[in-house]
Amino acid sequence: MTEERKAGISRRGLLGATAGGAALIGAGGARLALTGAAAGVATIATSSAARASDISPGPGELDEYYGFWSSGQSGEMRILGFPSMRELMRVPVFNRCSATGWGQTNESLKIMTENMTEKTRKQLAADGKKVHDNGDLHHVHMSFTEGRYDGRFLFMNDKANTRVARVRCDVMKCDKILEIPNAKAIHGLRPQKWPRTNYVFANGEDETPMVNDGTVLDNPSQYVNFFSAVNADEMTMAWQVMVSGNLDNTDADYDGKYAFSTSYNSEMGMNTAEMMAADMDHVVVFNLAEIEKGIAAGDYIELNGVKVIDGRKGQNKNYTRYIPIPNSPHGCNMAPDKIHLCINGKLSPTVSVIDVRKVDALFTSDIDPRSAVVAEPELGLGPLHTAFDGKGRAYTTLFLDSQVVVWDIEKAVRAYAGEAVDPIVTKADVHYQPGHNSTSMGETLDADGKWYVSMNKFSKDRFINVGPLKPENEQVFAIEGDKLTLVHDGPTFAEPHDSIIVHRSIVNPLSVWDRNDRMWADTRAQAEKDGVDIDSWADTVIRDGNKVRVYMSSIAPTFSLESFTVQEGDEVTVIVTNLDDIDDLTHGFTMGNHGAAMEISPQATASVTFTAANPGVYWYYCQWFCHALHMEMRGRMFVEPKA
Ligand code: CUK
Ligand code: CUA
Repeated sequence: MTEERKAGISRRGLLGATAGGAALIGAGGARLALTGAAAGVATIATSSAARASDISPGPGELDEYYGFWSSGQSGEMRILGFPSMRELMRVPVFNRCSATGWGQTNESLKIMTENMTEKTRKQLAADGKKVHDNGDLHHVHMSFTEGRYDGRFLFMNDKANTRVARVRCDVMKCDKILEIPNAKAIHGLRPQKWPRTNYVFANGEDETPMVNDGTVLDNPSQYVNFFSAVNADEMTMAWQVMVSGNLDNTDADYDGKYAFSTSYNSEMGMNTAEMMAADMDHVVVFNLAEIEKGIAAGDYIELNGVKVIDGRKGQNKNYTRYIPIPNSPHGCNMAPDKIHLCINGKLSPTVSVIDVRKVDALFTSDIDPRSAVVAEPELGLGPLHTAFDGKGRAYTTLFLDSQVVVWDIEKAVRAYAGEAVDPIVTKADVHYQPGHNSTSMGETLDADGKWYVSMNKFSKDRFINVGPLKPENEQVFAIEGDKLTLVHDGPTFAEPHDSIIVHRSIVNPLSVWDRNDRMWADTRAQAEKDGVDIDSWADTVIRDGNKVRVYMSSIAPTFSLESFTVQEGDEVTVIVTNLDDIDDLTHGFTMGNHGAAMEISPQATASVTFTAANPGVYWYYCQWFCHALHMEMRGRMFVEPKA
């Protein structure tokens, strides 16, 4: 194996002469190879195979990048090896996970419920639920230090239930979920890039009355939207800004001065026609220093415990500015040149380029806000999102044209100034209808311009038919000079919106938990009260009224308790510590016919609570295949009938 192969997947082979032609044929080539016998077809098949091996690492070879993927309405985060696109892990966040017990273990329930609004508590109680078990996770972004990924945390939104979550990169588990008060439908989300991620910015997409208590209903003139800054270290609300129009996507600059949010509904329309009515919508500029000053000076109202600044149009304050943008803009992408912010026009075939150095003047003079726009290239139909290669080029998805357009930012600026230059470098077809795209390290100062992924909303004819519901399709291209070479075409389940591609040198998760991890701090405190040492072999059953706590340990292939006894109607909490201290030796605990199951990774503690409603004998078992005697890793719960 060459050093280059060991270091990751080689791009050299696939960009060679043989692979290039095959790449353009794509999946069609493979299909032809199965059905056709012509010599030309055979050549294509050979090349296709060579191409696949170039991005599929052999045994022992690792991907060069982590891909952190959103999953939309599946509510989880996914970890892919990139560029092979092998799905490595699913990290449950806003969803209920059968495998890991997320949404059921006491440790996960604490995270899911501790920062919930009173309204949500009431809603859940009314439905007889503990937590929302759905989410709509669109945007995953890593924490930054000075414009570079720092490998600490990943942040993500939930549009469905208005939440922001954080995943720890050391164990790749969610550790905080914060429901955002006042706002509705958190959509765009980005961490502050400079000097570090002190704030996570989050857009509320849906308009509602400022005080949404039923006194105002169908009176949109009284609706507002909220831009939220979350304290990233504490995962608490820092402040909010009330804005005019709704909010869609957001991004932050590389100077720590501004955040920007697109609005497709400056009209405050309540139906499609009304929302599309104006030719110009806007991007809102948030002046972070001025907002912090305003908060310090007491220029806010307190709404449901959050300090809210009024940044609506016409306030004549220095909190916000509104830059008119054609037409229902969507994506908001800051270039790694630290200068150019790309606002994707969606219904306009243009991307509006804002020079962030010209934004200061909008706050210090009465200058036309459009003066910050330094380019507006016409790129094609349906521009949604833009990614960057760190070499001055931008890659914009064209939803309606089913293409990616590669263009030169500097040339676009010159063309806008009147020079006769064409900023468009090339266009490549994608299949079909791309939403987001990503480049390797592309949203950071380390943008390396090596890989491009197109996240397509429709797969149509790309795969064998699986029924009326089709997968999405994602395509990976190698970037070399002016050329994009397709190297992967593969399905994904509902529905990744966005992704980031992070060099593996930045991410260094543990293989075995630290016994003192805070994830089970409450459980540890309870064990101490119960006089049980959960760091060593525990086989104790504690009765506390009708609550029973069952402390167990696991070492492959046994649980410390081969049986335990409770009474009919008891509330039973089973606490399992996996004492195995070995890479990849995860156990599980499933209580048969009680709907209770959880994962316990090496050196972890997890607990699950259920009611023993029916007398009888019930088997529990380890559901994570761990040993030749995995099937034997089981025991009995005896539920004695009520006297
Ligand atoms: S949004 Cu989905 S394609 Cu939620 Cu980032 Cu643009
Ligand atoms: Cu322990 Cu399977």
